Amino acid sequence: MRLLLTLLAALSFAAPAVAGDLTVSVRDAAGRPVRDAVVTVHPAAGVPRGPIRFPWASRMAQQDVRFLPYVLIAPVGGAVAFPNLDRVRHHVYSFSRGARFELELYGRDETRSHTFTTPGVAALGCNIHDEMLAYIKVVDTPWAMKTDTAGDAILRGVPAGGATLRVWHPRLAGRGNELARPLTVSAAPARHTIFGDFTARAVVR
Ligand SMILES: [Cu+2]
Repeated sequence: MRLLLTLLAALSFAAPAVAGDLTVSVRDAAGRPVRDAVVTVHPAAGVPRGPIRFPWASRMAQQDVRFLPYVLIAPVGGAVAFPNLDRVRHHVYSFSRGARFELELYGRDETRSHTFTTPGVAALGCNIHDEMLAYIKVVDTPWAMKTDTAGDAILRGVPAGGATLRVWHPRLAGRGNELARPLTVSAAPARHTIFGDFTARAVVR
């Protein structure tokens, strides 16, 4: 019986009977689109086992004395590369809980990497350049996407059924700069608009 249940569980993860595409539109209180918000969906039935892979590079560059991108979504347990494309040296760090690390001074065309082992947020800084600031959102679901300049994030192939939708942004007011909503996913494409207060002070390092 136990084996049967395990098999059934494995099958249900391997081939979700029905899945749908979600468009999540993130807006501020005035209805303006918010870019660089991280939208995640956790199906109530759980997420597939194994490493999470995203179509974008797990990479946080330093270029023109800025971090690029401003917000990176990285899978838990995956390595993030930190290439320095500048002539000057950088000293990258995060003091964020669960994501503390430091990459000591390194120069042009050098790279370092760090593996994040717990879901959460790393607020990045540079010891040399105070104005450098960026975020890595470490997620434990393959259904994760950043909003574009129109404030939209499209999540494809989300298993039908109950789920929790979350939106995170460094300036989103609320606990952990995140809000959560229950959601029912169906096979038909759906659009959800999430309004939030994005006037909080950006998360500090
Ligand atoms: Cu720097």
